[in-house]
Amino acid sequence: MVRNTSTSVVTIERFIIEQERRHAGASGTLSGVLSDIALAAKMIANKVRSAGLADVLGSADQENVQGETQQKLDIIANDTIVKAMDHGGRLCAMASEEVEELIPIPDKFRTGPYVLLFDPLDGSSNIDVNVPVGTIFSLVTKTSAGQRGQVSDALQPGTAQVAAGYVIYGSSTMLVYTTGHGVHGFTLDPLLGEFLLSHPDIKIPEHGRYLSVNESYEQHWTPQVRSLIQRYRGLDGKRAAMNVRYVGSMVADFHRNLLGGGVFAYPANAKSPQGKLRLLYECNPLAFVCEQAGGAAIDGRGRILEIQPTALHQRTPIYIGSRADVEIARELLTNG
Ligand code: P6P
Repeated sequence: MVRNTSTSVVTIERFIIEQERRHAGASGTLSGVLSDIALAAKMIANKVRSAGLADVLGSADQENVQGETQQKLDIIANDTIVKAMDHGGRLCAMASEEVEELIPIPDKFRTGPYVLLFDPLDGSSNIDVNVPVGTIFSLVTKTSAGQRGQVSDALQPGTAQVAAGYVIYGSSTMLVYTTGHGVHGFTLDPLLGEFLLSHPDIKIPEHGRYLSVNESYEQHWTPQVRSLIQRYRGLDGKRAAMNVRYVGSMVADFHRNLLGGGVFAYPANAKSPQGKLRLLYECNPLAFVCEQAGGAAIDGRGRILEIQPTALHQRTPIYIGSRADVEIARELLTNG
């Protein structure tokens, strides 16, 4: 018997509108932002897909606020998002990993109620070797008075997010997002130029198969972190060994663990006492997606989403993925 595997063809725009209709008071502004993000993602996908041909590989010989050499595609992705988002009248400000200060909406454009925080091209050091990279985004609602966004509007805990997600430019281009009503994945059909619903209502397995951690930092970890990684690898005999998979591109590692189950860990270490990954536009959005998919995300003690930010580019340790595996981290890192 042939199993009916056909699914209706649902574009992301149609899905967003259908989700909006479920909320009587919805104005359509959030739907508009999400559709604009999907457009920016298609534009970036085009650039990433042809990177080797368009001579945009290699460094732009500039450094970003993180002190990291910016790749040309970093800059292109950043500018693509800003130009796609700044005139829709839905945002009051933006914050980007690639830009030190808050990005205002130009005076010539109307503003709106949302702040967009994003990492335009995460994992960009992998670009030249064709390893998957990604875009990560987070949306919060303006809290300050006046039309123009302030830094304080961006410095809200992850629990204040109204939407979050990521795009992974891998063997296919996928956009995965949540508005607090489950996690949904869309795959770009390059011939249609449309994101089509391919992964409705994603749930992360309770127990993970994969461990994603950069073990080259082992000598810089605390004894508690070393014990945790030993546990995950089955070396203390208390659980089966997890398969180590580490791409070095957070979106790629997170996405595999979201679908297959696993934990991504980037502990604080002697070299990076606050961890490496940024709270506002990497950890918060992925933590929102992960929790909505039934997983968990902590900084070693408490929920990532409950951290009160104090700076746009602040970093945090992170343990994110399957709930049972993250719970092991919480136990071992708080009880030592
Ligand atoms: P490391 C990429 O530069 C990134 O910000 C994340 O995408 C990735 O998970 C992490 O850094 C990799 O860092 O120190 O293991 O190379």
